[in-house]
Amino acid sequence: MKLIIAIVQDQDAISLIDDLTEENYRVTKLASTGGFLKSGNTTLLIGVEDEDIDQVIGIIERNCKTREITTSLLNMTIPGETYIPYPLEVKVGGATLFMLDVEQHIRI
Ligand code: 2BA
Repeated sequence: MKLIIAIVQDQDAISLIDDLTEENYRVTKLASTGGFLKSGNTTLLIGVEDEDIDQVIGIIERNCKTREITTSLLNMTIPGETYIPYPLEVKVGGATLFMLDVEQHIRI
């Protein structure tokens, strides 16, 4: 068994969870915050049998879209100590996935 940790955009999370649960996969949804943009995203914990990994990745691919986000993270320093926010285009995933081997899975 593997534990998939999937970081996805909030906009994609509900449809992704619906599709996973329709296929009888169990999912835990955590509210998370991206370190770079400092804005909300969603982290899903999905415990999956090894033979189902490809199907789950397919469901994630179908639901999670790449988006261009304009942010103003960078500041330009102007003489006289004025700071002007500098627009920055960032391409935010699809999804970021981590696969962990599960040593034991117990449901009581
Ligand atoms: P954020 O950290 O808010 O990052 C949002 C997007 O900003 C990233 O999209 C990437 O395009 C860009 N970005 C992040 N760090 C950057 C940097 N140091 N310099 C330039 N651009 C940077 P994604 O790569 O699709 O990541 C989406 C979210 O997935 C991230 O949100 C973070 O919450 C998570 N994530 C991505 N890689 C991770 C990793 N190696 N470890 C933990 N979390 C990760």
